[in-house]
Amino acid sequence: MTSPTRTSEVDAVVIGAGFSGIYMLKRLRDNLGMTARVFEAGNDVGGTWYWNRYPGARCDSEAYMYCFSFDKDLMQEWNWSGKYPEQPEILKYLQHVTDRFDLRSQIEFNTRVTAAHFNESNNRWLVETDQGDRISAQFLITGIGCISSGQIPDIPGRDSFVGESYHTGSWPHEGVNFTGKRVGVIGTGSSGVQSIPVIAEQAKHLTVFQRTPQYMVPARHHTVDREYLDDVKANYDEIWETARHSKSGFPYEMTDKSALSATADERTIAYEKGWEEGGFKFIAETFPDISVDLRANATASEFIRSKIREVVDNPDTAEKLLPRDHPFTSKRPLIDTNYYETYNRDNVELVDIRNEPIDKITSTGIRTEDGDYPLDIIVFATGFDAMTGSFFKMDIRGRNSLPLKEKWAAGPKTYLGLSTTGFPNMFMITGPGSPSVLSNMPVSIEQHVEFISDMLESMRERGFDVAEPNPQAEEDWVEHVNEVAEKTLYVLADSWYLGANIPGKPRVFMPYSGGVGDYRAKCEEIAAAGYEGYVLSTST
Ligand code: NA7
Repeated sequence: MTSPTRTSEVDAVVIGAGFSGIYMLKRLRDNLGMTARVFEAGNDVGGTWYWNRYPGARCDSEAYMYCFSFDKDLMQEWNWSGKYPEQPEILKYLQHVTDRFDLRSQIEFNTRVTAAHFNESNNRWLVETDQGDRISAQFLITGIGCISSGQIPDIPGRDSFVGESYHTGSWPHEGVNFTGKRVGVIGTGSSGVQSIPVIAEQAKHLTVFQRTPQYMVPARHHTVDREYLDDVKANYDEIWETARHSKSGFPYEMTDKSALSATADERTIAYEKGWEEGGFKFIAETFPDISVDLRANATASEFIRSKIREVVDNPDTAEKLLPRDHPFTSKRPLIDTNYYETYNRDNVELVDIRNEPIDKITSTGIRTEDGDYPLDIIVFATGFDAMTGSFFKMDIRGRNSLPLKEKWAAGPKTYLGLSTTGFPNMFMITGPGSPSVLSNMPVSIEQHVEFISDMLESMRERGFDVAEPNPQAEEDWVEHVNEVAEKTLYVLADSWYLGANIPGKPRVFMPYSGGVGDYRAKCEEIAAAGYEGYVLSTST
């Protein structure tokens, strides 16, 4: 550990000032009267929405549900401008929340936590930062996001490129000027799919390097008016109540219709309606069995393929865009605006790198097995070391100085995605083993923040100051998470949910797929039973 320059003691250290860190700080201060410090690597709040500033960056959750529900006045006074919130607007919202509740002074910006070691002699965490802080805390709470550790693949010659190159997850604040440039985008996940249509409009020429064709549903983004906002706000209590007990944290009406018992005509009508509506409603409000039954799923997958063929003019390009190697929804479904239409532009070209693999990056562009693509700018839309990557960037050590990285070497092991045995008083907001990325994040974040703060309050009332899951409870939870995942279609795709995008990462399904509502009920039962599954103790 490095020499100290800033030393102090607090009740809690929170890592990250995105949705999670901001709300956690508020609860610690206002509900528990605790002293807390938040460390944030960026120079402002926002988390994901601070870093991901690429063109077209937008959330796929509808704006009226991509926010906090903990304060009714806040909900009533904020006005979203469109169906989906764009990155600058989400950032503005989080800045507003931070200032409205006067949280900024307790956040250390431009400060990255480098280490956190649990000291068994006093049951406290010693947290270190890259700014020389050494801070002792009773509780360590991570709000580090699930998809925040960007990955740029190790393509030979990567560093020899003399043009500009960017990863979508750490985009320059001043933006990138694509005008008159030959641009290459590697990756067609959410970030690629959102940025490609916007870059295509500016660039002289755009080459998209696609590894896996994906299923997309149109966003049908539009601005919203006063009447729409008033209607949402008048029904907010009911909307949130539905979302909190739903499968994925959205207030959509789930039907119990089966795609298999519907006739072909009924299916087409339902899918066309969902397609027109756009977004995740295509999944929620058509046939729920498309997410669980392969035969039902095949009908939706084929419908989407037919739409791709319909939109893309060039049949060869359309063929390359057709997803066939995994079922719809087994990877994170993508919501697009003019993505397929973009391939009808004269300045856009698609390279299928499964058939034409990238050989190397040269000083002037990308060389595939079939030829050279000269480029001025390369955009890596290549995703993240999800769920565990950000934990492993820090040297977190629990009892017996065991590094978290070692404990999780074969995949993350947690109790409820909130805690991990051997790391007492460490809590993870939307950690692996919780619904997190399979849900509308703010709904899951609020539930976790409230669970943690209620638990700390209950411990205090009962005279406990150390909490750690018992090994059996953790083992049972991990088994349950795996068991539930095995029954889903998620395990049929190579996705970042399973760590498949990172060479060498163990193939383990990391989020909890049992659903937001059931998960919440389970957490409530555990809390009502005095935080069953945790060993609660007293230091003295
Ligand atoms: P994603 O969804 O992980 O997408 C990354 C894309 O990059 C995807 O198309 C990958 O192909 C591709 N990729 C990754 N590594 C390589 C290499 N080595 N060569 C070529 N192509 C590669 O990340 P996003 O940033 O788009 O989205 C992350 C999440 O943010 C998203 O799911 C939403 O929750 C919001 P692959 O499919 O792995 O074959």
